Amino acid sequence: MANRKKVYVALTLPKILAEMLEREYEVEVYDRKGPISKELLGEKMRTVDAVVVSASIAVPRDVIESAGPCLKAIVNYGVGYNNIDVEAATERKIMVTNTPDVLTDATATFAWCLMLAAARRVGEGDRFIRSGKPWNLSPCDFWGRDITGRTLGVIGTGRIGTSFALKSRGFDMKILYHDVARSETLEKLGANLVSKEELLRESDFVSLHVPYIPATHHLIDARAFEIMKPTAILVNCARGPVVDEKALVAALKTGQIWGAGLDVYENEPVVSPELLEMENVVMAPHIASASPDSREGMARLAAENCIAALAGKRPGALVNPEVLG
Ligand code: 8YV
Repeated sequence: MANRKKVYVALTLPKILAEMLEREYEVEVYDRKGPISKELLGEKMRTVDAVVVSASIAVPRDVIESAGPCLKAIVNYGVGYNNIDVEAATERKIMVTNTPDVLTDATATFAWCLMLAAARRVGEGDRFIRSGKPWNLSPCDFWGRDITGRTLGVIGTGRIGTSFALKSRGFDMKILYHDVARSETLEKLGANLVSKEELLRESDFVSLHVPYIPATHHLIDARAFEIMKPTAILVNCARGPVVDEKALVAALKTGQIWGAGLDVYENEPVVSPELLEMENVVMAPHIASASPDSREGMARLAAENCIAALAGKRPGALVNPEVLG
């Protein structure tokens, strides 16, 4: 059909997304090996009406400024949108959309997976079995950390942080949280809003659920590790640069903290080589939202956002509503 609007999908995504979009638009999906280059993304953005990207694809100002006049929407497959220069998009009246809610449970659940695995040394046990080393363990080996009744520190209590905190009920934990706003939901659970310093000093487990913005860059730095308990475990399913990875390596090496569970890294996809050698860190390759409900839900929501934006309507998850004003 002539004059159909064009959508470029810059990575491989669950099929449902392209199926939904193909009903309305001419859809092209990036199908080469490895991530899309900045040049190719820029080239595509010169001719399409909408582009679909995700956390691993940067959409900086220069790419946005050289986009074609047709570009109406940058559709992010993911809730965090620090990969996109939203200010530049807003100046060009380009809508930016994201995929909140649908991935909340999967991501909060995964933070628990990392926390439990780090606390009870699951990765280390797995590596031990696979190594074929003689299994002559004593009851004094492989002690991890107790979880029940301990103190859980949640930094960032938006959707994911709140869901993460609510999941602690079965472990009967004391909850401390730190955010810019009070959370009624968490206070009903008996959680206490405290300063970052108090949270770091008192918590046995610290889990990060903040967006990556200038104010959260290296929120957890060398000073933070100095005040954390030597028995504490840090969990990061938010964004890598929220933690100073060099300082984290040093803290894990010197025993300033006991362990870490990481899904994200400061220079993703590069991981500090020292972390690869450490037994007291459990790592995953940015897969916290990787479950069927979550990833399919993200695909549907991204497609719905795109369809609404190209129909001139307000998408359900619009990051920059100013463009409509
Ligand atoms: C990724 C995420 O988008 O939603 C986010 O902010 O970081 C993830 O869900 C997902 O891994 C797809 O790249």
